[in-house]
Amino acid sequence: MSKQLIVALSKGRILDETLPLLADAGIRPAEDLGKSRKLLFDTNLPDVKLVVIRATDVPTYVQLGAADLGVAGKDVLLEHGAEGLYEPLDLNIARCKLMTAGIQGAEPARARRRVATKFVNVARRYYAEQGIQAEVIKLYGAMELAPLMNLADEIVDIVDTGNTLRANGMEPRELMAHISTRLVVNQASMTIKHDQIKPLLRRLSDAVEARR
Ligand code: PRT
Ligand code: MG
Repeated sequence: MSKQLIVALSKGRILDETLPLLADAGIRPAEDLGKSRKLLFDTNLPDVKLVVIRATDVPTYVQLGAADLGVAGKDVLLEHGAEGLYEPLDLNIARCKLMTAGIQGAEPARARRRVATKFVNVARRYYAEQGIQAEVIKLYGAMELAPLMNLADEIVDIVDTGNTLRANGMEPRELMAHISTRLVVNQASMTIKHDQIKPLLRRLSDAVEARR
């Protein structure tokens, strides 16, 4: 008898790119995720179930073993910490950059820089490594507004095209990390359910490779 494998998916834009990749790997939800209010789904594979949750909750589910596997942005993993997680596969989707940004043309002058972000851990680490004194201010969204409202001198945020920054009179400054979506695995599950996880990893990595 094979055990259940629970895969935690990040909802939002990562989900939109994850479902076609799962389909390429032969994993299909038993019903349309978009049309349902359910959070737990059967798939075509009898031992695989999907849960669809907030992106920031995925590392927690997998770390604590409520899910065996997870799909999460590297930004979220960097911020959350990866204790108890294996990260065996870069899914190469939802690619973007984590950057600092500020008002166009403005000098990041003051001795103690005020930095608004939802990535407070990543930001504190980054500015410390740069030897820059920073006061990190936690926000939950609309980071681009903070410098305009004089809440902060700089932000740390996800940048793709840069259009959002430009539309708000801001410019990208330093590249902090290249981001893509990763597959993570609970470390105990990897041992206990190795016979089930190994072939799943193989199918996913083949699907990723086929797209390169
Ligand atoms: O809404 P909630 O707070 O739950 O989360 P969220 O809005 O951050 O989630 P969602 O669905 O947007 O997905 C976020 C994840 O997708 C991130 O953790 C990244 O791993 C990945 N990703 C890839 C992105 C982007 N590209 C992206 N462009 N996440 C966010 N953006 C946003 C960015 O925050 C900024 O507002 O898009 C804007 C920048 O895009 P450009 O093209 O204007 O530069
Ligand atoms: Mg959003």
